[in-house]
Amino acid sequence: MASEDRYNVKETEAKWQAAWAENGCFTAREDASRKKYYVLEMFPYPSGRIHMGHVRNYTLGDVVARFKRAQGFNVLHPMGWDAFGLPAENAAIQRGVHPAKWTRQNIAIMRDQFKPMGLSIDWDREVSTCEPEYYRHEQKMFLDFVKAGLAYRKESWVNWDPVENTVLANEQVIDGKGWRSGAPVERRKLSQWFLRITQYAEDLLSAISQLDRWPDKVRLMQTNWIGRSEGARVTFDLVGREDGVEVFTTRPDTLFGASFCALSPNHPIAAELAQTNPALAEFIAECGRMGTSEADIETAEKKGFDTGLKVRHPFDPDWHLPVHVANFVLMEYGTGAIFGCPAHDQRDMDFARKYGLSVRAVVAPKDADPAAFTAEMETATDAFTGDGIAINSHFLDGLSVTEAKRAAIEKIAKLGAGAGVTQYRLRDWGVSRQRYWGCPIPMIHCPDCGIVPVPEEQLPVELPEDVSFDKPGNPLAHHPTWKNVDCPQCGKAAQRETDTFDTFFESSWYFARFCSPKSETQAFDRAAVDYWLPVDQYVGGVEHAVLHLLYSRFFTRALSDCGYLGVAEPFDGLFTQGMIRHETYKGPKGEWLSPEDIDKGADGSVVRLSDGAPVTVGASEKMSKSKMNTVDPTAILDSYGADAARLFMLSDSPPERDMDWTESGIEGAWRYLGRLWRLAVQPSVPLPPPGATLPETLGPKTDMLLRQTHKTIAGVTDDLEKFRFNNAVARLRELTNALGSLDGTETGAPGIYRFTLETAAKLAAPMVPHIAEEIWAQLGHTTLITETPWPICDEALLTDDSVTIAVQVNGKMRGKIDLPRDADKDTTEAAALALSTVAAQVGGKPIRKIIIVPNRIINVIV
Ligand code: ANZ
Ligand code: ZN
Repeated sequence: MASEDRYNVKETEAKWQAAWAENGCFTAREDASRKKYYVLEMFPYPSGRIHMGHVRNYTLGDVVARFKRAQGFNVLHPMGWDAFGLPAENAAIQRGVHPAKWTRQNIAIMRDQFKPMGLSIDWDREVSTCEPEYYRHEQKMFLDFVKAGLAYRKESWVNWDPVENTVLANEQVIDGKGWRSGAPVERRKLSQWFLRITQYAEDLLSAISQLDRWPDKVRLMQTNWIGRSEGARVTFDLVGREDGVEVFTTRPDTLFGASFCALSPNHPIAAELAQTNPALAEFIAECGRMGTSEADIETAEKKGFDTGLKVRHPFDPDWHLPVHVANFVLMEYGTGAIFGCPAHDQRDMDFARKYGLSVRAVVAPKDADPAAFTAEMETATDAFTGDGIAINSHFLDGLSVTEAKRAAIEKIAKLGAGAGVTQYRLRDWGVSRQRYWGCPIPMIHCPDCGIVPVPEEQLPVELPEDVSFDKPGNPLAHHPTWKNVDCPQCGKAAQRETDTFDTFFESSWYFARFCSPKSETQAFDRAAVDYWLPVDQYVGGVEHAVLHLLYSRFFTRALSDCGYLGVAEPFDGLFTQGMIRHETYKGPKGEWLSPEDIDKGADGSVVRLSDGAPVTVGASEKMSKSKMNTVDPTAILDSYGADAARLFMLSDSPPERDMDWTESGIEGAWRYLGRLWRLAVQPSVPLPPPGATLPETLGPKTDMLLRQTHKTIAGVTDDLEKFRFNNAVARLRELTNALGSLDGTETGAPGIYRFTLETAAKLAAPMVPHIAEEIWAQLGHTTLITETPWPICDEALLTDDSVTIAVQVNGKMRGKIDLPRDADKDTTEAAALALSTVAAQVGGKPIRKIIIVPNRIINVIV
């Protein structure tokens, strides 16, 4: 190989990428004799362009994959496409391009954009979720879920986006409006398919404690999402009726403070009353126009409607309470009804003050006087929600909150009015979407037989390609023929389900599909999933902390219960990376300017490139098209190469934090690579051939460098294990700086130079793989560094060989000496007495005693 002093990035990177592909370096095969390591980054949506967030995500995963491979693991590192979803349909509507075509084109473009990054991916395992080879298995899974009772159909209230003509998930409703359309969301009742994730609520929750390689914040978010509450269900009998109002409460200890009951606007009793009460019907309709997410309900003004009904208090049948319909009571949680205790719940307090309902304290702070506290609360506007002692509560008086809860539940049970229960906030997952670009739900509606599953031998139910997007709504429903089929049971004319699955369905099992991506007859080859799962390291954005990760955890359990898999948890380790930010720029009229359109002078001035107009530099913010502060990865890869982009991403800040992309940063990384390269092509000493043994005798500097190299091996290894990639880069820089200033005349310099540079290349290889290969080749190797084992440090060389010893005369510091570690008594004394400062103090006086603390202090007493 020619040793040029200019490193040709483009040629070199392409050359090594070709070499890796040719040698099948990243092809993964099951091998029971080897320990496996499965590295996965969250697979991308094929939007058509990669962004810097992708570059960071895949760089982080790639470092882990390459590092683990060098450590001897059998690594699986695949890539695929989360290819169904709304943007493809929007493109079809706006630009007339078919979603399938648009998606496949985007995949091709993005694959080409990813390839120059030099990722160690097994491209033979690529999957795309929009292809029937993929989604046919999803349809089979769904049929198995139906058989196992894990999927079912029910009528439910949904968020309806009147512009998009589709159901929205709660998360897609922002401030009561559709996340895309911005149109006010309506409530509608539809028959939908649900997956019974709640069956696993307790298991999904309790297993969080074992996910010790997950970020705490994600574990907390999942815990809160599942939302376990201990409480009681209590029935308040309706006066003058046979039935009652069943409520869920977490505070049965406050039952004596009840002042009303409230029903959800969707509660059956409310619906029944509304039939004969137009004002109530109007109130319910008004509630239906309000956002339905918990956040919406939390922030909306509390409103109620007095039904005129009364209920009896469970502890005292003569005590009657009014029944309201209230907008803040969710039908989907608990029983869809509550009892209100204004003194100890702020929402109830607000409600009580608004509608003039009574407020009676039943819990007082420990040291408060019960009578005074009761009086104070009668006019208060802040609820008391703290811990305390039961008051005004008959048989509960004097008990702590915990004790009173237990006693109240006992009493309720004895009266036959209810029981203690555990309630979860987690809801079953509605998976029906009224959309074209998704996996068809394999069901048939027969007028006689009802809902009939598509027979397995008829799978996949393929999406028809000949659809039109001219009408709003679901093109599958408008298709002239596709939905018409014969009922598989009775043979009569029937209709296909035209809904498709929520696209979170596909991403809930793709990680398992990568284990046997070509398996035709089954979703997974059992031996392959048993070998590879769980994913050892998952890397992705924290925006998926709840839904995608929770759905995947649910699927893994459901699939295991249906015999597909043998594990419960999909992701053993999870890492969530920070975002990429960039400075923002505004032109003279306050318009956003792209980083490409500005020019920075050496004096710090910033102007518009085209006309020199002044530019205002704004804060660094998350890269976004709307603020025009994005940087195109393809342009960066083109001008600086993959290694520089990877190095800057890794070195700038800890990977979990947000990082600022700067021109100076990428340039700094690029310059460092140039220095690294020169260490290989212009070594300061003539190097021994590859494979030469280390010199036996070393000078002090070469000895130091050898020790530093071993310390760097230990440090970088530890850093890479712990995702401290920025530290690893810093250590590497220190090592190569030290190598750059090695004194070539010292004993052993040539051998140590080679050893240090080779080690640096091996340590750098997971992060900057192309230049590491090039240095390796430059040093005369004919193998690939990618297939070279990770260096092992010599523990004995991790401690410093020399120590600094403080020298005292009569206990006073007089100087310091550097000595070999564990130097003997005579050497230490001689070195100390030779110091001029010590000689001056001793001044010829007789030495009475010398005290030595080995390797630390020597004290001369005169
Ligand atoms: C009486 C009470 C008294 C309550 C008190 C709280 C404080 P978590 O902890 O989130 O589970 N609640 C029950 N079902 C509801 C629904 N469908 N919609 C809105 N609110 C509902 O919350 C449980 C508490 O939220 C329950 O305990 C109930 O109010 C209310 F001093 O019952 B509580
Ligand atoms: Zn039939």
